Amino acid sequence: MDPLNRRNFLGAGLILGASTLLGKETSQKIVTESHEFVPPTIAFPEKKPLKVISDRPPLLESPRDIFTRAITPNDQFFVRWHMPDIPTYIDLNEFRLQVQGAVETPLSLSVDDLKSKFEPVEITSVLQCGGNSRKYYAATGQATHGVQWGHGAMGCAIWKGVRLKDILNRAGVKGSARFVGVNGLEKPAVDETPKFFREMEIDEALSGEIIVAYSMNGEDLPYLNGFPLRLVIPGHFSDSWVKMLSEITVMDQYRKSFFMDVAYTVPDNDCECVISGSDFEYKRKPIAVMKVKSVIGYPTPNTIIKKGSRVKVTGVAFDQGKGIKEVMISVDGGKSWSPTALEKDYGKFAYRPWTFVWEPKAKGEYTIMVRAINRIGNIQPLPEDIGWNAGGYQYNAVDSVNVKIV
Ligand SMILES: Nc1nc2c(c(=O)[nH]1)N[C@H]1C(S)=C(S)[C@@H](COP(=O)(O)O)O[C@H]1N2
Ligand SMILES: [Mo]
Repeated sequence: MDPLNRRNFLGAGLILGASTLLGKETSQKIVTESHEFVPPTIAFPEKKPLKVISDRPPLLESPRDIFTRAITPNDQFFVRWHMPDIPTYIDLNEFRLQVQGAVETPLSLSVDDLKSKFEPVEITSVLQCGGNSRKYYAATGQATHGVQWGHGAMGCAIWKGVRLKDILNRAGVKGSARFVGVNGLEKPAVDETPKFFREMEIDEALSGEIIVAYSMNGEDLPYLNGFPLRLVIPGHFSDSWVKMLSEITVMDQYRKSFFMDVAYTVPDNDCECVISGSDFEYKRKPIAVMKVKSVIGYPTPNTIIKKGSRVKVTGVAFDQGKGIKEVMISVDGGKSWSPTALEKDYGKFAYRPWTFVWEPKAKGEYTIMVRAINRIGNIQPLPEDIGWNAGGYQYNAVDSVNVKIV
């Protein structure tokens, strides 16, 4: 038996037997679209032209060929904001990061303070929106609500900054503290809109892995990616990687909010899924660690390739930090699979680039597919096996690209 098809490979957090759960009889379409929306491509400040899914708030998607690179350049890094009113100029002489709430000594830190008074740390990590690849749910006949991202709501960068733990310890967390809330400088269009406020448990905040970053790939962060400071939470979906970070509030109690309790949640059960189109009122839990995933950077869909070419199929794979064990490729639509070559290792939270040299022998149409397995045996599900959630989060099914050999 092809090991990739064995259900016992499906590790924790993956979708066990979801294909039976999501049979044709039970799955319902929420949205029926006859043609795909093609976003315009426009250059925003500090950015090369990117697919503009919305301009207010800015939602900019990276192109698929970005996945031929292990590090995503800042000017092609995707952008996602929830509020339209984002500062376009910040004076670093005035800007302060406030550390407040249940602490012995509240702090007001400039970017210079962070750079000069704390130990610098650096990490290469994937930043992926929980809604990345959401539009592919629709292709499985199980459309979902939310921004219909392709795969381009993720990137991988080298982040430099200081440990959140070090900042909190400098302020002195009180014994009563249980949560840490974070928010940035942007404002809602109307006061009634909930603020983009995120919370984490105090243990997570003090774990040492979370960084307040002031540099991205050796440069200041672009404004659209959160200048001057943002949180970096390696291995986790980016909904809590708060940008233009201006307030860190240590709290004794959890504060209920739209962005924590409704958005960015999945069903609170083992498969983190429900039957498509079923009741939305399931018990929820916040999305957290990322699931194993790989995407093809080259060739891009509908590439026409001359017969006899040596095609260097290229892409990236990653997971929540367990490490990629293997990336398999199929050039016959999933009938047979071969291993790809894993390229340079940039660290456990980074993209793992992979390559495969393909010499197509005959003319015709081909479907290239890739499938990654991590070191704890989690494997990407086939699209027909992926579980559904109403928010369309955590899509990680096998990626495929059609090409033509002429
Ligand atoms: N201040 C602030 N930070 C934020 C958000 C936001 O709306 N405001 N969105 C979050 C979400 S959901 C995502 S996917 C990432 C996007 O990061 P990027 O725009 O740098 O790619 O930022 C996160 N941090
Ligand atoms: Mo997101």
